[in-house]
Order: sequence, then structure tokens, then C-alpha cells
Amino acid sequence: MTQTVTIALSKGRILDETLPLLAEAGVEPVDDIARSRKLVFPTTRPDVRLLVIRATDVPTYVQYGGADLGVTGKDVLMEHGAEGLYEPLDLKIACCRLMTAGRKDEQTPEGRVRVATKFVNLARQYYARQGRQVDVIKLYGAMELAPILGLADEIVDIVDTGNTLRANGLEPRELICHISSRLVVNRTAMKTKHRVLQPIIDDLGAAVARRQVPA
Ligand code: PRT
Ligand code: MG
Repeated sequence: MTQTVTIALSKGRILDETLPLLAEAGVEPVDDIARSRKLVFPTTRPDVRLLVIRATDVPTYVQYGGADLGVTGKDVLMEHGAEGLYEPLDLKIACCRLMTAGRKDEQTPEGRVRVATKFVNLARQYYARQGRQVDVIKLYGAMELAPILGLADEIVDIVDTGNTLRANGLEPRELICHISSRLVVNRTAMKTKHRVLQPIIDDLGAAVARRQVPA
């Protein structure tokens, strides 16, 4: 009996870097994902289909078995928690850093810090590890505005080039961790669909390894 495999992909910037890796693993969408409004895509393999959803929803779909495999940022995975998920592979794409940031040329205040972020769990954990008291304010985007408008002393956000911080009068402060995108697998599917999942995981791993070899 053929077992079907559902792979949940993050739309946005991770998608562009995921599709070439999947292609090397023999999985290519039949339609042009970027131009389509569909959410489920058949592939060149009749037993494999792709979902294209928000990065933050990927761990949830995979955890509850809506998808067998998923690709999303380590930031999203850490914020969500690892329950029900295996994380067998660092895809080494969409690399960036999770950092604290604040208004340029200003010190972090002594005592209680007000922190705006969409990563509320990670922010609480990080400031607790530093032994600092924190009030966390949840935002869903444009975190950079919060220190400028006096909503917060610091933000916890993703930084790549640092241009977004600079353009908004902010500067990076502390590195919380390095981030890249990861392959996650539903724990139950890893057992029940092992025969079909393991070759896909191995092929993706080989595709990642080939990229690490300098040309
Ligand atoms: O739309 P949604 O709210 O879901 O998320 P999004 O638009 O912030 O991100 P999306 O879907 O495009 O990609 C999300 C994932 O990409 C993150 O979870 C990270 O794992 C990864 N990633 C890699 C990044 C970046 N690089 C990145 N630079 N995610 C976001 N950014 C944003 C950052 O939030 C900030 O606004 O880019 C800005 C910083 O970039 P620099 O180059 O100006 O420093
Ligand atoms: Mg986006």
C-alpha cells in the first residue's frame, strides 16, 4: 500500500530556499507555488504533496499530524516548543540571529526592562537566564517601532544585516542565538511511515551537505 506524505512549508522568505533542496530530493511542485492561491500542491511524486502555510503554523500542523514533515525557522520552533516533533536536520537556510536591540547610544535600563516581541516565551527565558526582571509586551510585527514610541526599552527580534534596526534608530545589543531553518517530523509518522520518510530525510541531508562543500 502506498503511504502518502504531506510536507508543510513556510511561505515567505524560507520557501524560496526550501524548494531547490526539495527538488534535489526529487520533490517538485507541479504548479508555480509563487503564482498560485492554492494551499495544497501536488508534486512530481504522486505520493507527496506540499502545504504552504505561515511559518508559525508549521510546528502545529506537524505536531498534530496534519503534515508528516515541515520546514520552519528555529526561532519559530523554540517559541512553539518541541512536543510531538523530531528535528532531524538543520537545512542551513534563511540564516539570521535572534537578538535584543534598543535605542541607539542608550544603555539598557537598570532594574525592570520592558521588552516588546513576538517571541514572548524566548524573551522571558532569555531575560530570566540573565537574572533580569522583565515585562514582555506581545506584538505581531513592526517590533522596531516599540522603543521609538516609548512602548518598550528593548525588543527581541530577528536580525540579518542590521539594516532594519539602523533605519529605525535602533542598535543590536545581545545575541540570543543563531537561527536557521529546520526539518521537523511528526513523531508518530516517523514510526508508521518510516519507510517512505527516511529516504526523503536522507536526500535532503545529502542536498544540504553538497551545499557546504566550497565550489
Ligand atoms: O509574515 P510573518 O509575520 O509570518 O513573518 P515575517 O514576515 O517576519 O517572516 P517570513 O515569513 O518572511 O520568514 C520568517 C522566518 O525567516 C523567520 O522565522 C526566520 O527563521 C527567517 N528569517 C531569516 C528572517 C530573516 N532572516 C529576517 N531578516 N525573518 C525575518 N527577518 C526580518 C526581521 O524580522 C526584521 O524585520 O527582517 C528584518 C531584519 O533584517 P535585516 O537584514 O534588516 O537585519
Ligand atoms: Mg511575512
